[in-house]
Amino acid sequence: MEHRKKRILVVDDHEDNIELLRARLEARGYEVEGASDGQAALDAVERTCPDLILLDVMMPKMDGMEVVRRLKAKSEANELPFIPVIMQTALDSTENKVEGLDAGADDYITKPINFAELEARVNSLLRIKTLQSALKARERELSELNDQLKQISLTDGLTQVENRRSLNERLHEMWQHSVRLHEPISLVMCDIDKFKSVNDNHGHQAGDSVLKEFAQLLKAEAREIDRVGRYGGEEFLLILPGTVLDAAVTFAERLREKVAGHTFSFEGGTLCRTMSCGVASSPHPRVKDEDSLLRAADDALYVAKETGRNRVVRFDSADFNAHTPGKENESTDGETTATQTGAGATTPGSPPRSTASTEGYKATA
Ligand code: GH3
Ligand code: MG
Ligand code: MG
Repeated sequence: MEHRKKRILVVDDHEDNIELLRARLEARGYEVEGASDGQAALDAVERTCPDLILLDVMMPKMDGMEVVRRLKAKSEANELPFIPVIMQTALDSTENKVEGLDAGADDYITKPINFAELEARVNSLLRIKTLQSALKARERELSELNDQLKQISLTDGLTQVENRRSLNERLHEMWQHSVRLHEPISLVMCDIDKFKSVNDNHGHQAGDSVLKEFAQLLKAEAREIDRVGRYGGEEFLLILPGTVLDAAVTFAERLREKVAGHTFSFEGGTLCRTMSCGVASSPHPRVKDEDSLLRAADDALYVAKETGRNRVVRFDSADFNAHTPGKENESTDGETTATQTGAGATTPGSPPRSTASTEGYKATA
């Protein structure tokens, strides 16, 4: 609760009226500032932001109606907080009151002023202002909480990168964007090789540590505009906007090398791991929508696993087709060269490496 004195701005072109009200209001514990014309009133509001304004209607140059209109326009534009305005009018005419209220005044009082009545109106409006401020603060709090909740709902709890829901939302947006602007887009689906054995050999907590470190490794390599997230278990997806297939494969290969050369630490030891990647891009004759793009990256990852792990396989490459039954003749990009890269890359059509089942890591725990 604030305990400072409430500030009241008294606007009147007659100095003695200001002084009369000042004496009365100050005696009641208010802090009073005076302004003798409309412009001076607006300036005072900018300077001191009073809690309430007592505004004379009839003033030379800018009258009270104009002042209140300007103040309320600023409040509506959130340039000023809510400042209650009581119009003081000498005319006890209904039109005058209606005009004042229409202009945005919150209340009015007729001259000569009955001070008890004025005080009651001032108090009632200040109460409303206090409630209004509390409401605004609560609104702000709720909106911040809402933002935090949204952030949590889109973040993977363990690794703190985006979760699958967020990735799907981003992919949807980025896909639409790429279609609209005829820009390429690529996906790199990464899966840690033989991750289950990390848990089996070192415990689930060690597995968790590796996942966290792995996520940070990917994030460190990605550009600002790329999205990096955990698609599930030990599978991570990178969305690379504005990136063609060749560049995405080169990037994935760099990532693969980085991971293969990295030593992961966990409480009680260190270990090395490799990963496999499937890469797919649009435009591509067989990629019609965001779902088929995802499937393409996933299929390529599957082939990377099938053909020995610790490698990058691009969708629709010769190797891909050789290892994807029924897809060989569907290739339309004329791909003929092997695009598998990485340790033990096979030649097109060669059988999956017999070493595929060996554990591709050295535990040094
Ligand atoms: P592959 O090379 O074929 O990908 O083999 P893999 O062992 O990595 O794959 P598999 O799908 O057989 O096993 C994945 C393991 O990942 C099994 C699961 O217990 C583990 N895993 C998934 N999520 C988490 C997690 O949040 N923390 C830990 N510690 N392990 C997880
Ligand atoms: Mg795995
Ligand atoms: Mg997996």
